[in-house]
Amino acid sequence: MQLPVLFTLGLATSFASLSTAHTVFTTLFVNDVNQGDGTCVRMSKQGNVSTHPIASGINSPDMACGRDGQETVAFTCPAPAGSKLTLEFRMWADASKPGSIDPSHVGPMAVYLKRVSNIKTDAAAGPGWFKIWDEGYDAAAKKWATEKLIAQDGLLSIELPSGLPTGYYLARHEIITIQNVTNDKVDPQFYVGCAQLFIQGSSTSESTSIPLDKLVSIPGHVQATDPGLTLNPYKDDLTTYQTVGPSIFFPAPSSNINTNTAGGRGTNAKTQQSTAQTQTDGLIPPTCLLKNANWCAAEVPSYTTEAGCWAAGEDCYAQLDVCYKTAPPTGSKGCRVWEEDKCAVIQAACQSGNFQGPPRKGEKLGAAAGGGGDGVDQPVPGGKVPPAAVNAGAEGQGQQAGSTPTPTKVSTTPTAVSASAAPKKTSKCGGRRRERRQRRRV
Ligand SMILES: [Cu+2]
Repeated sequence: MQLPVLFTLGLATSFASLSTAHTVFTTLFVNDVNQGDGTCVRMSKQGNVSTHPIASGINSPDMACGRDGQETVAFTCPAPAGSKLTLEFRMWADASKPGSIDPSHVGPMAVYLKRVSNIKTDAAAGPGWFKIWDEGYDAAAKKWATEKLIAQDGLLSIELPSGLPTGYYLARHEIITIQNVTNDKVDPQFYVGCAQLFIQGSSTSESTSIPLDKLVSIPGHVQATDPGLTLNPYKDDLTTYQTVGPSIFFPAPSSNINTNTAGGRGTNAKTQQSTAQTQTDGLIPPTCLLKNANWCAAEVPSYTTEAGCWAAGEDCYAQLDVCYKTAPPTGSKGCRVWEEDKCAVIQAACQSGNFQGPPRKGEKLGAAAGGGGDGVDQPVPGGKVPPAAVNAGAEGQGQQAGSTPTPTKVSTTPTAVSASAAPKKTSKCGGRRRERRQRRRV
């Protein structure tokens, strides 16, 4: 019996699993439920640069959702308005080594939202973004936002405003690290990425608008000369640090905001008005047996003959090939489960003359079934517990003017920039840049 040629495709190396160690947003949790590595997440497809800062400059479209961030991913995660999102950041996208962000990196963090009418085709770059949270330097704790992130195992939890209208959104994180900023050279690094969300709100009202001064275009929301980008974290007074970008807008339930007509999207208002009340795009199909990032396995055709058995095997391996080829830098654990628990089992059955199948028909595989794959309901890996939301109790913030967190002077020691606290100044990315290639998956 000749093996179908596709049977070898599962062995194709996934080059996407290469990575280096700065930081990357890999995994979304909604109300503490892990959506799976890479699921609903736009990240760089190139493993070797997936954790790098964007390289194309402050005016590049990559500023919106990062490298490859203009491209949609298949799945969009449902999240009720007011729910808690947790973003996991890793130094190694596939978690092959621990760490959330290179500890030499210091700077502010922010989360932005943008409503879109079509999650597949609307541009991430451009107008419509507003900021729901940010943090720079906490003078009382003497910690940068990035240092707090490390202390939380790379997990950032943020409450969504409950006053958001129902619809599709991009949720964008922004980490700006300024460890390389000196008086001679201003070289802030931008780490950005997006999650695709369907926010189930309490209204679709179009009656009010986001204040224009809180809506921004990305790129364009920050300038290279902004004080928050030019501060030298080892010399300047950190207590006066000001975050960059617009002030925060965090609509309360009653505000009935309209995320569409302001900020230059007026011409799309009609289209967006027809946005469905229920999610139709990007749903994980109920027939999904196993998930890897934004790929899902479907059951192979049932069979009762030898020819049917081999055909089912081909179907299985063809799906597997797509899984490996589309696996993002977070890895291909789910593909491997599909390969071992389904395709190889069918192949063995065909070879041994068992032509009744498929085996474990319709059964969920991997984590969703208690196994080791990247399933829909996988618990938090490594025993990590999503922390409390950093903006808990922020409801309604931004309804009044001047909601931007103002720097606080501490009454004790003036700044944290004592000689002893000043970290060794290092090269490009803190001197810890490692171009380590991970072994090929076979
Ligand atoms: Cu870096």
